[in-house]
Amino acid sequence: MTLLILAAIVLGVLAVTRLSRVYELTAELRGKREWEISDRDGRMNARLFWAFPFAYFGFFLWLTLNYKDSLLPVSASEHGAWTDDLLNFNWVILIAVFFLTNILLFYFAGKYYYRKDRRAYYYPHNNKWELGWTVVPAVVMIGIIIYGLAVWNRIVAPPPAGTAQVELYAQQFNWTARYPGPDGKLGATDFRLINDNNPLGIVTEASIQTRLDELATTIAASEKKLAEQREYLPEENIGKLEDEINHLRRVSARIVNLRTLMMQDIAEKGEDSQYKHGKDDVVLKEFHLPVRRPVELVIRSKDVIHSAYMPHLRAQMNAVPGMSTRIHMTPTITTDSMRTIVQDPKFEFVLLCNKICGANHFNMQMPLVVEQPSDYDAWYTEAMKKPFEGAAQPAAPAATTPAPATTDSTGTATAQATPVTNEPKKN
Ligand SMILES: [Cu+2]
Repeated sequence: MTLLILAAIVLGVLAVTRLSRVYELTAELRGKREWEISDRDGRMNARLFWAFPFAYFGFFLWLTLNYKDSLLPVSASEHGAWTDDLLNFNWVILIAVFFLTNILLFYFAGKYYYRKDRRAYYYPHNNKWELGWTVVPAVVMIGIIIYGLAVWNRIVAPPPAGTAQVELYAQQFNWTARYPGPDGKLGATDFRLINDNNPLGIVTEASIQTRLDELATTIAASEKKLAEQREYLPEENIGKLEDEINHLRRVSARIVNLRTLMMQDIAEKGEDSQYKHGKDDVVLKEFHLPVRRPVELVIRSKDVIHSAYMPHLRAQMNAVPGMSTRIHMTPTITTDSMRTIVQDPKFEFVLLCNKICGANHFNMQMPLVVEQPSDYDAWYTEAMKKPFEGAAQPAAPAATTPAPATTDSTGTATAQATPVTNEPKKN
């Protein structure tokens, strides 16, 4: 049906152009010159100029009224209300100017249509008018910019002291959240430590050792393969294998450097070292925030540039590989309240990727739950039971008997011998 309508439109346009050509040719036969405009033509054009704005503004109003419900609902963050006010202020100015200039444009085009008995009045310049239409827009622009900068500075001002941090980690094509443990601080990270058990590359003494062991095993296996098969492997494959081994050795050497740095930092700062904060961090595929409490989001990316976008909270920040970006905000409406506001019992806040980052960009999202502080605290306490390191392994038989505190999967690092959780440190 759509195709038929499209075909009809195309054919209709073609027919009109042909008909107008026929009209031109017959006019020529009647002895009329194509460049001569009759008064009748002029009047017709003038009327069309006056009729057009009605259709034009009518369509504009229809679009506005018809689609106003498709806009985002009321802002669910504190700063979002400020940016919404700023945007609305701009709209009022833009729409007023849009109507005024277009009404004048079509009015004059219609009023001063060509007539044989009328000559154009030569009026090339007027300093007062020039001054007016230069100064008025300039003043309006300056006002918009000052207002905009004031709002921007308010949004990007340093977060209040004691603002909680949550990390959002982007990769093709999903999000991971990391919450600091009871120490309230996110631990250091390094991409070289990323493996199946450490998707965010959290740096701890144990994670460094695990990764070094893992690399040593891989290197040993490759070296064994090389020694056994050197005789009959094609030259090309031998080169590849050697390159691979050298690469892994370089990575190991860098991790050893990292360990030296970490040891120095720990020796200097003790428990305040950033390398001491990672153990109790919690890595989650869930994203919860408490309402009316400021939060700072620390945003990182594993691969390409992504963008953390929370449209309902009017918040967006790029996720750039190799650096941490930050944005802080205070949610003001819980998921439950928003469900009532938009009259949709299934409504969810959502964290989207807003930077086209690859084939599955369209589906790179994570629901965000904004809840009352008491609900959030209960959720957080529950989540804290599975810290990055130090929790009892969730092995089924062990659940019935208390697991020994020192149980751990790696069994390599000295630091692993810490108790199950760091609960006592909670303040
Ligand atoms: Cu993305």
